Amino acid sequence: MSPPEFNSFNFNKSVHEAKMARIQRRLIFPLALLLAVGFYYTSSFHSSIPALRWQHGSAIAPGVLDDPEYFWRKLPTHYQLQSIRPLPGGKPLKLPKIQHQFSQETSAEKATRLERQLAVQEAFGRGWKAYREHAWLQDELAPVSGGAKNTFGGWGATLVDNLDTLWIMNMRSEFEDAVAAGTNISFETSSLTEVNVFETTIRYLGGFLSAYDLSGDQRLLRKAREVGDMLYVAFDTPNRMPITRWDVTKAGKGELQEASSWALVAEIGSLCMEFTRLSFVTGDPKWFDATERITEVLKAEQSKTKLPGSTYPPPSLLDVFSNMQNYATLLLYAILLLTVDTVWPISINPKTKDFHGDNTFSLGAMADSVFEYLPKMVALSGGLLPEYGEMYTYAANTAKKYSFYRPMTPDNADILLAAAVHVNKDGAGKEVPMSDFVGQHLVCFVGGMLAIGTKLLQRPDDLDIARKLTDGCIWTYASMPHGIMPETFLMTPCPSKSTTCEWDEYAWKKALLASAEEDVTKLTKEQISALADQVISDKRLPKGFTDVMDRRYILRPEAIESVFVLYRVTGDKSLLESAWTMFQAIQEASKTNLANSALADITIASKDKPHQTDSMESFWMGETLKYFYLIFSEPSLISLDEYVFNTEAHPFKRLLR
Ligand code: DMJ
Repeated sequence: MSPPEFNSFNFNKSVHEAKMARIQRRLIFPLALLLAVGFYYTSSFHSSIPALRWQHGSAIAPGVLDDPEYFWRKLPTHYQLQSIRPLPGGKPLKLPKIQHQFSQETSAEKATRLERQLAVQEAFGRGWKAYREHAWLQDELAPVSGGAKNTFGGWGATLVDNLDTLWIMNMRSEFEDAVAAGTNISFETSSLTEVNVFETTIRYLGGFLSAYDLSGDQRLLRKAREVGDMLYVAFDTPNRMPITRWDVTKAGKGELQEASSWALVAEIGSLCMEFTRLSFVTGDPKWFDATERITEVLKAEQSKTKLPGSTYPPPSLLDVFSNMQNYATLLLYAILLLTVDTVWPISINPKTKDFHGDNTFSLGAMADSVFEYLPKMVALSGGLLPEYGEMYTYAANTAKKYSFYRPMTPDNADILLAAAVHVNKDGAGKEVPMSDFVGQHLVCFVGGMLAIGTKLLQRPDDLDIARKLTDGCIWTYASMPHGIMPETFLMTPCPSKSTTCEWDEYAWKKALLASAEEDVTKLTKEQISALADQVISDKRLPKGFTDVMDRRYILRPEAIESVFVLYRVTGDKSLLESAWTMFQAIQEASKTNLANSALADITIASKDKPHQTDSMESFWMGETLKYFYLIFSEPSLISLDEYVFNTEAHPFKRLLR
């Protein structure tokens, strides 16, 4: 039977009051709980973002970010999170200064600097004008034909990637025009089936965030958040690892997704700067949480990888405890833990979170920015995320041990290059690291990374290495007929990094024949030399190079990036000359009627013009020209003590005390 109050239409007041009292009693506990949780959440949330308040005061203008109708924000989540990692709390630390204490320049120095800066700005201005006229709102300008290309989602990559450069170069009316157009781009659909989450993050999210950080224009923050909301859907997988090559159309239809069993470590491990900055400026920790889960895997997996492999594997905790007879064992374990420096391989498995199984290691293509972001996250977070510093220490130590080598050069140059490493089993089944002396333009960022690490993580000994690595890139530029470095090449290592390394022409010739897979066992010394001369001529090998596998120059920034960073760190004026020489060489070969083009082969004779491939990726203006411009600017413009660059050269504000 139903209670009287429910089967009577005229139930009296006391029955009603009794019911209300019961309801209230039932509600009190859950309400109190809700309030307590709410209070805890809000207080921990706010206590977790004081760093943000140091930088911004009030972070978000009310109303500007509230767009509940935005497509990607409304999409239902398939894999709900149990908890969200809060933003790091506490005041940012007082980190060491990165920039050199520059003294006043002479008026002659200033005149030269400004002349060079203007030349860079003119190159940028031509490119921007051509993009505006021929490829507006497309991803890239085709700089020879005047056509357009869509390579990165079709959302106007060049436009978004260059908002901050326009601001930095003080091109304010072009900036306003670009902001108006950029904030109208629709990210609800893409003209491409597959979208690269990493490229979208570094170019679009990084582009909007940086332009916001520089200008304070809230429209840009709103747009950054839109891109962030879209990218966040790529993390809606059972284990919350993102899909790096992402079918954005399927995701938009709300289909179930799962992280793949193969990914490049750079594409998964270098989303953290952009996601963390977005969380800092919005105050919403969800993006930080998303990439922090990747960082946790990186951290857990770092000591398990095959480099240094079985040379001195860390003992399992079980082994240690079962054998822990005395303090000596414990001490040994502690020392082993401290000395196990490792890096992650290029290929990883996001589905199983295995980031250690592969045997190929490199600081270059496919891995580069995962390392670059380690010291930069320390800068970005004001030292509030110390795990990045720890991971950097391991990675930098490993690179020093296994990767950096001195190549043999005709002028006995004291330079370093960074080799890749393969860990393979030897005849006895033991895993041994083998160097692969391939040189890459992409790896040229390492000098700048180490230079930042010398300051932020107080590793002064690395400065000499940073300089030699940067000199290695400068040397390679200078050694080529057009003064431009190729994509990839091979050189012969000296017997040791530290001892002198005398040029040995015959050793070079034998090495290049080995690289060309010529069998020389039955040849005389003269025959070997003659055969080598033929290969040198056929392959157009400058002295010191044993092969040039990829002869293109695609307008990449990494060499000038390190020259710029090293200049800001050391104040060494010779770097300004190196930068100017590089800029002139690139301009000379790549300038088209409209802008600048990638080159097919920079090893052709200096009297011939390298073929221009009608391609100009957004990083030419967004990165390469930005670094050229900044090295010829006052060092206070985008100071490294206030900003930190993402891998696409977008400066983000650092959390400062
Ligand atoms: C850029 O998109 C970024 O610097 C990325 O990390 C590597 N490749 C290009 C430039 O070469």
